Order: sequence, then C-alpha cells, then structure tokens
Amino acid sequence: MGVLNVTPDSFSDGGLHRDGEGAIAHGLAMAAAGAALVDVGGESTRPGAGAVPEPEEADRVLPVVRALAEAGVVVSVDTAKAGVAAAALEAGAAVVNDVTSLGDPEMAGVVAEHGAGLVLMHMQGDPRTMQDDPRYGDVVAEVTRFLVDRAAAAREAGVDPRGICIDPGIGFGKNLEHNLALLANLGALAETGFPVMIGASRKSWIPALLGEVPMVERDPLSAVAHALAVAGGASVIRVHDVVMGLRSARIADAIVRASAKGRHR
Ligand code: HH2
Repeated sequence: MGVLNVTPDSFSDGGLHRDGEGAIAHGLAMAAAGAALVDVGGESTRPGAGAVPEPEEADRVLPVVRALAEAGVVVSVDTAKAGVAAAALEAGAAVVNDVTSLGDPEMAGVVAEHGAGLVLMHMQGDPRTMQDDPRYGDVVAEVTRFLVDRAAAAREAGVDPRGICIDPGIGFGKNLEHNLALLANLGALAETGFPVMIGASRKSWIPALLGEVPMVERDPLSAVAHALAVAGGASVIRVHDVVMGLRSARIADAIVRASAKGRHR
C-alpha cells in the first residue's frame, strides 16, 4: 500500500502532494511501481495533529480518489469520517482505512452498503495526546483483543469479513517498547485469520531506537522493519517508498516460502 497524503501537515511528506495534479501523478507513479493499493488521506494523524473539518477533508481527497480510480488504481481512503468514506466510495475507492476502527458510528454501515474493504487499526487515545504516556499491561494481547472485537462489530453491521484487514497501529499511542513488542509478535494477530497490515514507514520508532535520523534516510530502515514484519506474518505493508518496500517485502516473502518448502523435503 502506497501512502498518498493530500495534506499540508503530514509528518514526513506534509505539503508535498497538496495540489491535486501532483498528488494524482504521485499516486499513478506508486501504482506503476507495483503498489496494490494507494491510500489517499486528507487529515494528518501525526502526534499532536488537530482535526480537519469534513468539507475540507472531502475537498482534498475526492478529486484525487476519483482520478486514480478512473485510471484503474485500487484506492483506499484513509479517513475516520463516515461522510468522507461514503463520498470516496462513490468516487471509486474500494477500501476504507479507518485509524479509529469504527469510531464514527456510521462507518460500518457505509462500508457494508458499498461492499467495500475495511482496515481496522488500533490506537490508544487520540492523535492530540496519544504519545504523552501510553501504557499497557500486555500490549500484544490488548491490541489483538481490541482488533478482534472491532472486526466482530464490523461483521455484525454487515461488513464482509473477507474484506477486513487488521493493523496494530505502529506509533499510535505506543512507545518504542510497545512498537517493538507488536512487530516481534505479529503471529498473534495473524492467528486471528484476518490479514495483518503494518505501517512503520518513517515513524518515530526509528529515532527512538537509533537517535536522530533525517526523514530522507528513513526509507531503508523502514524497509528492514517491514521485511521482518512480512516474515512474521504481515500481508500488507503501508509505505512511502513503494519500490523499496515492494522489493524488500518480496525478498522476505521468497525466503519465508523457501523455508516453508524446505521443511517438507
Ligand atoms: N499510519 C499513518 C496514517 N494512517 N493507517 C494504517 N492503517 N496504519 C498506519 O500505520 C497508519 C495509517 C500515519 O502515517 P502518515 O500517513 O505517513 O502520516 P500522517 O498521519 O501525518 O498523514
């Protein structure tokens, strides 16, 4: 999944794809580079980010969603608002990526009505305060339980369970230790039977672990984490650099498949 932020303030690429034409070109380029999905977002969820009013978010994402869908790109819309999701699905999006996991009570109904796919992500708290002092007893068990519960709620509301993907939400109300525990134990999530998505791209776990690393140097480091995530059971990685993400995921996937085959000899 390629990240396409049509925002002025996203943490790593804010302002880069603000004008519609530039955003569309970048989305087409990511699809041409092999992204199976392009994730279009109009509201930053970086720590401290404020809310964007619905009409403004819709104005940002809809022309981009429409143009990419018309060009045959499979589009997901990164939104927590059912109104934006509905308009994006009408405009041709196929998937809703909801970082609040149905925080908007209308969201599941909208996804069900359109027969769309749904990404459910775990977040502790909200973006304004989530990194202040996140705490868990057992982070892996709590995140898994939450996502299974949200998937059941989506299903009850009529969402096709075959279209549900779960995401532990790297960096969303998690300190370094929490992020590493989740990345190291993706098997617990994969065992739920839902495909697992990981979005570790360029996030602050990198400087938390290594000390300051400029944004432009973070893609290969993100690729290491994503490759390990694929080896650990992730099915989808959400990346800014699609070429690097895809190549590293394919290497991890090939090694895992070879090792599975080797066991049968
Ligand atoms: N991370 C971000 C946004 N949406 N969705 C899912 N499912 N998983 C993630 O890890 C995830 C997400 C944050 O990254 P980015 O879009 O690059 O930044 P911003 O929120 O500042 O626009």
